[in-house]
Amino acid sequence: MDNFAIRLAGLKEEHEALITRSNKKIKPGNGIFERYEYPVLTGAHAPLEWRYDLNPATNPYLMERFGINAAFNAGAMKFEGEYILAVRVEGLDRKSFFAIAGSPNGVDNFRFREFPVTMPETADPDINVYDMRLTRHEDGWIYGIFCTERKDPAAMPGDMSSAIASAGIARTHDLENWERLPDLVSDSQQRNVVLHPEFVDGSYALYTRPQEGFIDAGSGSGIGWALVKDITKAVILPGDERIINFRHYHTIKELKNGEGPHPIKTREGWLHMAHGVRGCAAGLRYVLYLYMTALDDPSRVIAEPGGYFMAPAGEERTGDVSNVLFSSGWIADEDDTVYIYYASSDTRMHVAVSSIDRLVDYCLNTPADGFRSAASVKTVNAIITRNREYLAGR
Ligand code: M1P
Repeated sequence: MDNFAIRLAGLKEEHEALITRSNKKIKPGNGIFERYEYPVLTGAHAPLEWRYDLNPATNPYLMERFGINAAFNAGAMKFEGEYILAVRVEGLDRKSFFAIAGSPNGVDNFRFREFPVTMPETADPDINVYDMRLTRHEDGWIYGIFCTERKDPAAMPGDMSSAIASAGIARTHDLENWERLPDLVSDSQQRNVVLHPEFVDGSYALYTRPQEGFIDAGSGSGIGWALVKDITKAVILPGDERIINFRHYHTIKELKNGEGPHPIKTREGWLHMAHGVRGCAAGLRYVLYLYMTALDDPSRVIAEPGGYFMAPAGEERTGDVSNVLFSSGWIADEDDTVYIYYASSDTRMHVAVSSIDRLVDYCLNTPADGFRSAASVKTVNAIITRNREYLAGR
């Protein structure tokens, strides 16, 4: 074998070993969920055919021609028996695009489809697209709502970073062929927009995250809620969007928050996952939290445990944007298992598992944030006292 063939055989072996590596649950966990040992997707999972020109005549050194920097912030759904992730893949050039990866069991053996998604553009081309949330809506379509970013037309000369974030909307029946609809029109920038799976009062319901700037959420914002009559011309009129999950001083979401994937319907209410952000000397810290809303009104919060549900741990703490956990996908399986897909530090995808029963129990029975140190002490004292009484009475 010549050098090219030897190197190619080595690359293929390494790639296949990575993709087919079996994943192990880390026990005992905290009772609420269990993490898995290995990330489910990384940039290195991208097919060799995307990254290398495999023709020795045009690529004699078998160099990477299109490097993949990261695979993260994926939407998720079960489709034709497969656990599907609509992954934010980021090239070395910093541009993101979407690619579908599927696994037979939800925890390992994720494999990208042959080609990434070719997302149609609107008349105003996207500069960058990312963070797709998938929703199988009761209207029969699968929707992908994502952030589309464009340069701010009002940016001063020399300003190379001011940008405008809006919600891009696309739909499909097969995850291959996508119909792009007009972007959501609203009077503020938007990121983390998520489509509720059911009609509400005959309208499409959106979780929004209005923001004053590209980075800053700005005054008074949080996770918003708006109804839209026609998803093919989605417009939120001024005054038609209201905040349903607020930021709060000295909490895990004091700086900003955003809805994760669409909520899961349970007997006790809609189960939501979101991210909360606070600032500290090390920069921004992104964690995940849960809350629940009423079955008859998905915009009415009925429970919110205090603090975070998941925070970066171990290798999750470091990456391109360190100290970040972000989730835009989870799958509630037929047997009630919930596969929580989360990205760490804008670099890689992981899975944790729980069940609907456990997550609902967590939401309904975890003390709410008391917003003051003294309240925290009161909460922990009450738990200790109950434990003492219980242990003494046994
Ligand atoms: O870098 C952390 C995250 O920052 C943004 O999220 P948010 O708008 O809530 O601050 C997004 O760019 C997200 O993709 C990224 O993971």
